[in-house]
Order: sequence, then C-alpha cells, then structure tokens
Amino acid sequence: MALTLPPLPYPAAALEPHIDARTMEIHHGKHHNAYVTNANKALEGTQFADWQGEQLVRHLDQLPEAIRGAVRNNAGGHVNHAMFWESMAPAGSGGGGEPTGPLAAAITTAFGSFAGFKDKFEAAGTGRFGSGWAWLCVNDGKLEVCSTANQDTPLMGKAVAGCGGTPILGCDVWEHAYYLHYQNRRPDYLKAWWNVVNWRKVGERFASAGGR
Ligand code: MN3
Repeated sequence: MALTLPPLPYPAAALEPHIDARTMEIHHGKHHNAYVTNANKALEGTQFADWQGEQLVRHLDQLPEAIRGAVRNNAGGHVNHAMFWESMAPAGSGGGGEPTGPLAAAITTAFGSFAGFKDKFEAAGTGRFGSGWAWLCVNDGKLEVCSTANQDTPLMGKAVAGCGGTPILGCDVWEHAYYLHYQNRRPDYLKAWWNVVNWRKVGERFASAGGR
C-alpha cells in the first residue's frame, strides 16, 4: 500500500486569520501531495513499497543508497505534514489556549513556564536558517525543544536529524508555510501559530510517547 495524502481535518479556511485558506490549499494540495507522490515514485518496485511513513523515516539506514535521499526528503515531508495538520484546530474551537494536565506540568518543569516554552520554541523556529521545522519532543520521558533542517524529523535519530526523541508538536518554518500572508515575517507567523495549536492532540501524543 503506497503512501496516501490524508485529507485536512478541517476546511482550508478554518485556521484564518492566522493561516490563510490559500496557503493551506497550496501547502496541503500541492506541497504535501508532491512529497507523497515523490516518495511513492522512489519506493515503487522496491521491497520497501509497503512500508508506512514512520517506518521509513525511522529506518533510513536500511534503504538502498540510491533512494535514501529521496525517501529522507519526501517520506520525511509526508510524515511531518500529516502530523502538522493534526496539530492544529480552528482558534477557539480546539485551537489555541494552553496545555492542561500532565503535559502542562511537564512544560513548567522543563521550561519554567508556558511562556518560557513558547520563547524557546519560537527561537528554535526563527533560528533555523533556510527551511525546516521547530519541534517539541519527548526524549527519555523529558520534554526538549529543537529544530531540524529541510524535512528531517527527530524520528530519524540524532545522527541523521541533529536531534532525536519523539516529536509531539512541530511547526513548519518553510517559507511555503507562511509567505503569502506573512512574507518575510517568520517571527509573526510563529507568534500567530499558537492561536491554532491543538493542545488536546499534543497532550495525547505526550502520553503515548511516555512523557512524564
Ligand atoms: Mn510544508
């Protein structure tokens, strides 16, 4: 079973004004779709054609060198975007606000406060030169913030991606994620993005990843 483009879990305009509908349409329908198509093209006819996205990015070292780069970029892009859409919800209806429960407590432990966490995450996103992602990860039960280049994910491991652990929240800081509305103002995009973060979903991932 080849990789497939998952539908957006809400209408393209649902995240406005923080993320505009046109950006969402192009980002999901063109960019994410291209990652899926290109990953499938690289994998077609190989023994890895049945592997799912997470399996591929966790085991890049098992792939033949001839397709490893294409799978890293495109299966990485697929896994990251599938998670990204699910990490957001319309502002005020599932999106925004603050985390609760064990995740909120862990954020305070790791970063001093929710505000301290947001500062660190925004710094990871603005500090990423060129294209990439900012991440909140669970690593050995503890929360960490990091960033990766291109479509690398911490699931690829520290040796490949530069940081490891299980990502529970990621923000796409490629220009295609914000340029139509924010142009070069990546910090403004990152600040607005908090209005659409689905903390319930992130809390579920925190629990599944063994966060404490
Ligand atoms: Mn993107």
